[in-house]
Amino acid sequence: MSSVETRLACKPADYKSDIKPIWCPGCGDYHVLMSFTRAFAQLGLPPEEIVVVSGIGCSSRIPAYTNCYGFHGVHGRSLALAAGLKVTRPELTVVVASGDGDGYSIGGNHFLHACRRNIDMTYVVMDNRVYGMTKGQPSPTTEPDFDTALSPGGTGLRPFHPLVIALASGANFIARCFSGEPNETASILVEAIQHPGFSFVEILSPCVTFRPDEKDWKDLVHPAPVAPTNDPAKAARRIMTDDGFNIGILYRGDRKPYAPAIGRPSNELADLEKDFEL
Ligand SMILES: Cc1ncc(C[n+]2csc(CCOP(=O)(O)OP(=O)(O)O)c2C)c(N)n1
Ligand code: SF4
Repeated sequence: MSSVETRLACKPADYKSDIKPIWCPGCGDYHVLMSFTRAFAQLGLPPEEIVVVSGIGCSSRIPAYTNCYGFHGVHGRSLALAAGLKVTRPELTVVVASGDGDGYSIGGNHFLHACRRNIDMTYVVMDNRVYGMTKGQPSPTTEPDFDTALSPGGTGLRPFHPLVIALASGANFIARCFSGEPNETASILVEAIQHPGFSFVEILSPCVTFRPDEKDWKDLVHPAPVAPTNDPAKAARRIMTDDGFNIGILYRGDRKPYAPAIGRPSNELADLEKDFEL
């Protein structure tokens, strides 16, 4: 089937795998999955032209639940995998899925350099301000007074500010979404995927098990009161002074993506052996 014929036929269900998600009932990540499949259908891309790459965490399970190509990688290393893939197979649409632990703790250094490199891919971080998979430890975006048996009295640490860091490091598109608004999130994902260069989308996605307080996010989120800007200074002021619940596209840059001409990799065993010859 040609891309054009596929485009006419695409429905969100065409991008779902037959693996049933094992997230807790009510987890925000269910809606993120819905946004992914809606965005892919709107883009009309054949599933075999999309790759969803992830690290480790509840959020990082998402590649298994789509029928696109997927790579469930190593904790914190999704961006490194995705960068290698995109430079060798530039014709593929690469979407990277992460959590705030995976993406900002162990993967923090990769985040900075992925923004700086500006390779054409979309990085989605499902931020629930906690390590969900490993049972509720504080993450870099957790509030300093998050007081639990695992962090008695809270960490007392200032949270990491992913959007500001992405802007300062060179990301070319920056947006914030809320998982409970899957249609709006899907539209923003479509724009993020279509925008050249490194697009960063933070999705506030409640962990209902370890952060039941995050159910209140549905009352706190609101559309960003300003239109997207391509001026980094304006975007910086806007992002640094917002309340963390502004939803929308906050920055659309015009940096040229990094796309080195390195040619197709060879799958021939003899070529690989030659590379490792002493
Ligand atoms: C190298 C390594 N270190 C630690 C872990 C344990 N680990 C698995 S998931 C995770 C954190 C997940 O948190 P987050 O990325 O916020 O995802 P969530 O589960 O909340 O979606 C950790 C520390 C691991 N799997 N590998
Ligand atoms: S532990 Fe939290 S993040 Fe993980 S599946 Fe359950 S609700 Fe979702």
